Amino acid sequence: MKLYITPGSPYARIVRMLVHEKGMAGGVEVIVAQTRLAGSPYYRINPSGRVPYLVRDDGAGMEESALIFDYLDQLDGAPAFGLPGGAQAWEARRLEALARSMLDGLAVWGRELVRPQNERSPAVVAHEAARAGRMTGVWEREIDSPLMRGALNRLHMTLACALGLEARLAGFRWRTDHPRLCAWHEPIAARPSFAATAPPPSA
Ligand SMILES: N[C@@H](CCC(=O)N[C@@H](CS)C(=O)NCC(=O)O)C(=O)O
Repeated sequence: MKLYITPGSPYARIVRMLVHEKGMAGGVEVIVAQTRLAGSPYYRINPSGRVPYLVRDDGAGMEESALIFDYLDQLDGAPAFGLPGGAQAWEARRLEALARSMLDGLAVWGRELVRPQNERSPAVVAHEAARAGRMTGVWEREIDSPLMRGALNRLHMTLACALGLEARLAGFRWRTDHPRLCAWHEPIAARPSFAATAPPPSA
């Protein structure tokens, strides 16, 4: 299988963490794609141009980090990192949607900062910075949920990869005034899968 990524993509990082956690690196070739580039050869592989993108051994391509994550997690017949089911299913999905909502805003913020200086929109940056501030406030409360404890799962990895964008967004200072979020993040940040997938600082 081939997994197309960019080193800075938080969505790709969620999948890369899983590959690391499952010890699947031998079966998944990780390839850096050239995204957001006119005429990129990557568009012939994935016409949407987005990462992560998994090309399976049967040749089929899969988009969307959560889908790729669940697909890879179940390949060995022992899925271990999916969301809880049963009575906890809707609460887990609610929390994951909150984490994705924050992540989506941070990704827009990051995209704005990699544009040439004269093409950046200060209004978009301010809008996303304010959204991120509100969402980290939400997470300082939600982090006490029992679903944010226990065995590592896709929800936890999504939130951790969103918070990990502090390495690329100089203005994303979520640690200030969020002691509970800091305490939650610490053990995940110490995992080899998180360290091994750290994004490079932005240019
Ligand atoms: N919902 C998608 C989002 C993927 C996404 O937006 N990836 C960004 C990188 S962070 C991308 O590929 N951008 C390239 C582009 O917009 O052309 C997922 O969860 O995989």
